[in-house]
Parts: sequence; C-alpha cells; structure tokens
Amino acid sequence: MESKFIGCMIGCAIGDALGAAYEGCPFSNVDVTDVAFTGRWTDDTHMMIGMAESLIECRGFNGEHMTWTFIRNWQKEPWRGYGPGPPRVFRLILSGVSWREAAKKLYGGMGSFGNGAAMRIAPIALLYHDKPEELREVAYRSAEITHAHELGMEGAAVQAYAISLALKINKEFSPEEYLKEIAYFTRSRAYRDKLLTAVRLLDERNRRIIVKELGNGVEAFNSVPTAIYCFAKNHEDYAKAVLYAVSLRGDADTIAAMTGAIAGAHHGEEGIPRAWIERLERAEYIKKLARELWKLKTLLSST
Ligand code: R7I
Ligand code: MG
Ligand code: MG
Repeated sequence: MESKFIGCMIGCAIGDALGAAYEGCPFSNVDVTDVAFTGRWTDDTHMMIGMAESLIECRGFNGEHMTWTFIRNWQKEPWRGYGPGPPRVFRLILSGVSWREAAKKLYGGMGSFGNGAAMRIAPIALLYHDKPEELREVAYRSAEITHAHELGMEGAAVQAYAISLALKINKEFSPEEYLKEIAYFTRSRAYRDKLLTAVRLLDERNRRIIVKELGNGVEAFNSVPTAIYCFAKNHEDYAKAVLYAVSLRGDADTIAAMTGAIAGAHHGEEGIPRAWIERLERAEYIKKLARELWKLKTLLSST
C-alpha cells in the first residue's frame, strides 16, 4: 500500500508535467509522446503538495491550516500556472475576508466549478480511502476553500472516490463496474450521466467522440469524468493511461494529472516508468510526503 500511495502522488505529478506542454491545445488526432517531457509540473501538483503538507502537519484535515498552506505556497511560486480563481480567493483572504467566505464571492456569488479542487485531491483520497462517507465530506470541505460551487465540490469527491477504488483493484477488475460504482457514488446527475456515458464509450476508438461526449475543458464536470474514463479504458498500463489523457488536449495537464493519480494508485511506484520519475521535479520530496501520509494512515487506523 505504501507503494500505491507513492504511485498516486508521483503519478499525478508526472501526468501534470506530461500534459503541461499540451494544455490549451485544440483537439488533434495526432498521438502524443514524452519528447517534450521536462519534468516541470504546474499548479495542479503544487496544490496537491500543499494539501499533503497540511494533512501531515495537522494529522488530518484542518480547513484554515490548509487554506494558509495553499496561500504560502502560491506566494512562493505564483508562476506555476494557477487558474484565475484561487489567486483571487487568496487575495481576498489576505485582505481580511474570512477563509470560509472568500470562495463564495467568485463567479457571481456561486463559487467556482473549475477542476482546481479535484486536481489536487489525491492526498485526501489516500488518507480517507477506506471511509467513503468521510472521504466525501472531507473532499467537499477541502474543495470549498477555493471552489464553493456544488459542481466544483462534487468533482473533488468523485475524483477522490475514483482514486480510493483504484487502490483496491484486484485481478477481476471490470472497467465497466468501476465506472458504474463511481456513478452510483456521486450525488450529482451531471456526473452520473457522464460516467454512464463513459461506460457506453469504453470501446470507442475515435478520440474526437470522447472529447465531444465527455469534454476536455477546465470545468470539473468536463474533465473529472474524462480523466476517470482515461484510466478505465487504459487500466492495464500507467504510461498508456496518462499519454491517452494528454492526447485529448484541452486541459491536458489537469486531465492527465487526475488520470495519473488514479493509475498510479492502482499500479504503485513500480508501475511508473523510472525514466519519468528521474526527470520529475522534486520527486524525492513528493515521495517523502506520500510516505508520511502512509505512516499517518497506519497511525490513525491503529488508534
Ligand atoms: O479551477 P481552477 O483552479 O483552475 C484550474 C485550471 C487547471 O487547468 C490548472 O492546470 C490551471 O491551468 O487552471 O480555477 P478557476 O478559476 O476556479 O476555474 C477555472 C475556470 O473554470 C475559470 O477560469 C472559468 O473559465 C471556469 N469557471 C466558471 N465559468 C463560469 N461560471 C469556473 N467556475 C465558473 C462559473 O461559475
Ligand atoms: Mg496546471
Ligand atoms: Mg490544467
């Protein structure tokens, strides 16, 4: 299980770094390779790291602490390619608005439904993987810090549940049952419909149809089900799953980061090409965080 924790977090960072060169590119049928892979990751991984740091320091979820961890990390490296929302939330909090209220002020008072709360969720998925209802609740609360729209929050819970299931996959894995189980977990019609569409598309070879039906955008509902689909379709191999996710273009770093977290949770560190890990920025630090999360998990389970 420790290897799966490492695989999940490293897998997420590699997906992010592989996809970064393709983020925002329009759809193309041309395959992608790792030639552009510099190992440099973006905000997706930066926020995942902040989430892990806060969980480890507080021995569990603490919203205020996590908020300030996100803010301090962003202040140190604001050039990581953050979406427009989180820095606006951070500036509001720095100007005196409560961390509980700031995110609700965005996007006409509804809060954001961007995929930023889902892309960073891996550490919470790992720490709460064996308690689905607590997982859902903590995912929502972590999302609310920056993404108060219910679809933004739901995206985080759905991605967290997809990771938690991937940790437990055995030999009789059925991609169809996997997608259906996540569809039954979600409380949102929008996600359930997309996940059931994903079941129907498992044998579809035309990537343009996948993008058209599931989406490849920055909205959580146009990227979380897509990322889960990329894993389900390519579950036998980590590299195949993330390169497929990148090949859909659009929000490529984020979709590949989410696919990579799921595939890495399933295959573990050994399932990820070593050459990619060697080139990955701050890989040792990310591994250290994953090991500490694993230690914390065993500690919490024994008390
Ligand atoms: O979700 P967020 O952190 O962005 C993450 C993305 C990833 O692709 C990262 O790799 C990075 O590049 O940024 O940032 P938000 O600003 O909260 O949401 C992202 C986008 O979703 C926004 O810029 C909007 O285009 C869209 N969006 C909305 N549009 C209309 N109405 C989010 N919420 C709304 C909304 O309520
Ligand atoms: Mg990014
Ligand atoms: Mg992105």
